[in-house]
Amino acid sequence: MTQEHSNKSGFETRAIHAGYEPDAMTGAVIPPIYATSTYKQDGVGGLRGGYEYSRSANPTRTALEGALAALEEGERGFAFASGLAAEDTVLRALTRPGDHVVIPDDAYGGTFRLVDKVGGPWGLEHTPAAVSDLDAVRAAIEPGRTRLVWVETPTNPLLNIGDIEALAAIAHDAGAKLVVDNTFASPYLQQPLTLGADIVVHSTTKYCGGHSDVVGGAVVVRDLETADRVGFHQNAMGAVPGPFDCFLTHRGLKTLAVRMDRHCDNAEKVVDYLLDHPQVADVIYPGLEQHPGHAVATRQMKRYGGIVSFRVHGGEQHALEVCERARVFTLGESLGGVESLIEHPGRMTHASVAGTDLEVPADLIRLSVGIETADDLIADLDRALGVEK
Ligand code: P1T
Repeated sequence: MTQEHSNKSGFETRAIHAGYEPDAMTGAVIPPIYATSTYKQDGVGGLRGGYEYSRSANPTRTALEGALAALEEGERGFAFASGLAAEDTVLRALTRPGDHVVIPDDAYGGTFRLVDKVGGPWGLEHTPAAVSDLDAVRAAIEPGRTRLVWVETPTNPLLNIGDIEALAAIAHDAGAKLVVDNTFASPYLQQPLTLGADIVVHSTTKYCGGHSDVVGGAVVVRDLETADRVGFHQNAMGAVPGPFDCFLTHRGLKTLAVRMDRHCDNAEKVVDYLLDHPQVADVIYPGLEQHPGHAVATRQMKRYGGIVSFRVHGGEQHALEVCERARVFTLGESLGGVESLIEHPGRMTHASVAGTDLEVPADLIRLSVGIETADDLIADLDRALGVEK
């Protein structure tokens, strides 16, 4: 399917066809796993299809990158060995020592660690701001120094919502670019580039891959100049995924739409259940009318996603017990796979923000609601919460 045709097609069609035409020689319907590091040249510099060396480009990766660009409606997509490799490449492609970035005050712990502990010593400064508070983001910008306004929406794990259109305007007024980490929504629920963002990053480990069997990352950009810079750094820094990883991620993307709808269906049922539970102090889900970001989420997202966070009575100890008692929900880091996961952000995914402004509540539990039978998920939570309703 050509790029031109793919952009006119529906999301599900693009997810299945964009980035790859059945192989010219064999007709293979699925991109082969090109397990090759290098390519025969027809005379010095005589590259077939532009392929020279697999850090620079590999056909299995090219297919995935085409699909990612088509799904995010971007100019170009780039695949990486992990979400953090994608983020690192964006940071180093678009900032220099002495520059400044604004990050969410409840960012994924690994993103904070990258910006603070790796970017800091390298000379990058940052200011955390609430993505839901436009004035706070505006105030955090240092005119002339801020190169990137970096947001997650929904944020991990507190599910705060940033207004992408408004944030893009604020970033652009200050001469900065807006980067949206679209991992939680996935391109099926939200397409930040169409709302004015300049760059989308993903941990494709999550919903894009969708089966908890591959770690990967992606960057999709809307303009050619940024594409050239990210593309140069992708090759120069070299944090690329291997062809088997690309194959798995691409296979996952094909079913993204159907999986996301089921994730959302099940999350809504889990939310309904938790709202009524006497041991639950607070349920955080952007689909709830009382969620402060509900109106913005309704405007910019197709549905509200598969992640549900909640706080329990009984403090950290009870939260840890609930996590450990669950059986259908597997206790583990990560999210976005077909199987349900439960975790304690304070001790697990967000341990790296302990003691900082980004610290998360100790009684918080995060669920990645999978696509199992909803009744089984609810029965499991009932058992894990431990007290008869
Ligand atoms: O793990 P990796 O593929 O490198 O992606 C990092 C990352 C980036 N952005 C967001 C919003 C993320 O949630 C992650 C990874 N998050 C987890 C592993 C987690 O359990 O939250």
